[in-house]
Amino acid sequence: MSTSGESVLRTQVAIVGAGPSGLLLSQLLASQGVDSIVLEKESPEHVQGRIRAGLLEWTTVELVQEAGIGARMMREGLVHNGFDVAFADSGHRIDLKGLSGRSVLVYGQNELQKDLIEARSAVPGAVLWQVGDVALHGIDTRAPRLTYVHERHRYELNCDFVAGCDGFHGVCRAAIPREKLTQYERVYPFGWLGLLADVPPLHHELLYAYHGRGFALCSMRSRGRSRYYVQCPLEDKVDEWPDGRFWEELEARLPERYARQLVSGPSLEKSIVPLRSFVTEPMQFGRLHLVGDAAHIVPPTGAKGLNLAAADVRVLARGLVEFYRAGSPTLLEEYSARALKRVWKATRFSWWFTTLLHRFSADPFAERLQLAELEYLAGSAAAARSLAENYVGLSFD
Ligand code: FAS
Ligand code: PHB
Repeated sequence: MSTSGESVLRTQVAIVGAGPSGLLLSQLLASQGVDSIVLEKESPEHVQGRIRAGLLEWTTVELVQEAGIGARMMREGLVHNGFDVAFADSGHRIDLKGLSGRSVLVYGQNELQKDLIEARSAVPGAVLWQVGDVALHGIDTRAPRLTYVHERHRYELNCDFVAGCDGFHGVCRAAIPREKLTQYERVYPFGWLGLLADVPPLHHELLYAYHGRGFALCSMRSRGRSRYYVQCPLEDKVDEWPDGRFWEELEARLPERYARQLVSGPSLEKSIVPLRSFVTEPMQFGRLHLVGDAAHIVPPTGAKGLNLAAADVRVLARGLVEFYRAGSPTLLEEYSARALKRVWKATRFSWWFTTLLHRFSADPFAERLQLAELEYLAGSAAAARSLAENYVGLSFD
């Protein structure tokens, strides 16, 4: 018991946040004998119920397998070797496998969360749920510590390192002195209205549609469950979009050959997300390392958010294991520089793909440029290869 009446715990790595970043890091560290405790403000049901990303790069698939929790993912995930881009009432396939040698896996983030929560829940005390008032102390010393409230009792958690896996609205990035950070941001003048329904997907692969009425994306979670998105004004509210309006708008944005395959049905979930590009530099301060959405946000057009989080985890986990195994701090000291190389390339790609496919202000010149680039993409193997290798995920340096 500390002098202030708090119960004192100790671990090697304190992880704030039990989203995909926090739980994947915890699972990977455990597989290498490094001890961690995850502090999460929500319940496991809440975290598992969030409908978010749907597509994994193969390096993410390999990392999940390395963490020893890939069995259901490989059984139930859908391997995709390409996707279609639709514009000017026609569709063009981007042959990911043929152009980049790689596939992607369709497997919902909430399914991955389910697998991660199941694995970490098997270890008593590995994750503390519904934790409040998490605060970071001494992150610029060799003895950082966290204080928090759990089940109405105050605790102090002493550790060697803190992993800030607490997302865009978390407390970890805010614990770094503002003058130590440079933050880059671009907010897009529209949002995505997403709908989940137990209806068969309209196509066997994903379809990204450019249209004068706005962008649309036809994705899926399985052969019986579809995930659709339409670009919408930022000020729109979900209750302004009854299911019937959504289905009509989606159909209006698709070429006829796809629209006639569309099967509608009652929504299981419907939500609007704003789109932004955001990068924090550096991604570390003292013994605190920022991971995933705590450090960067990309518009979901390029399906990079979850995959970038996994890439950060890959770099940080290797640095922590090297520190504890070999006593070498080198990889940890290089974490931010290494992670940011991939973050900025994915940020550029996500910005490019978003700018190409979405309707901005009514600007005829900009629309002609978009159509010219889409025509170029449809007719140039070099252009399609560039898109493909960014979409499947660039190789690690
Ligand atoms: P997360 O935000 O997932 O997890 C952070 C965790 O920290 C949360 O569980 C939160 O409760 C917890 N936390 C926050 N503050 C805390 C505190 N003070 N104390 C303790 N815990 C705290 N990406 C795609 O690739 N494709 C998509 O289609 C897509 N759709 C998205 C839709 C939405 C609505 C959002 C918000 C994001 C979407 N993303 C998408 C991006 C998303 O998948 C993220 O990249 C991914 O969740 C990142 O994972 P984490 O870094 O773990 O952050
Ligand atoms: C999804 O299935 O949620 C999804 C897929 C691809 C994207 C964005 C979202 O680019």
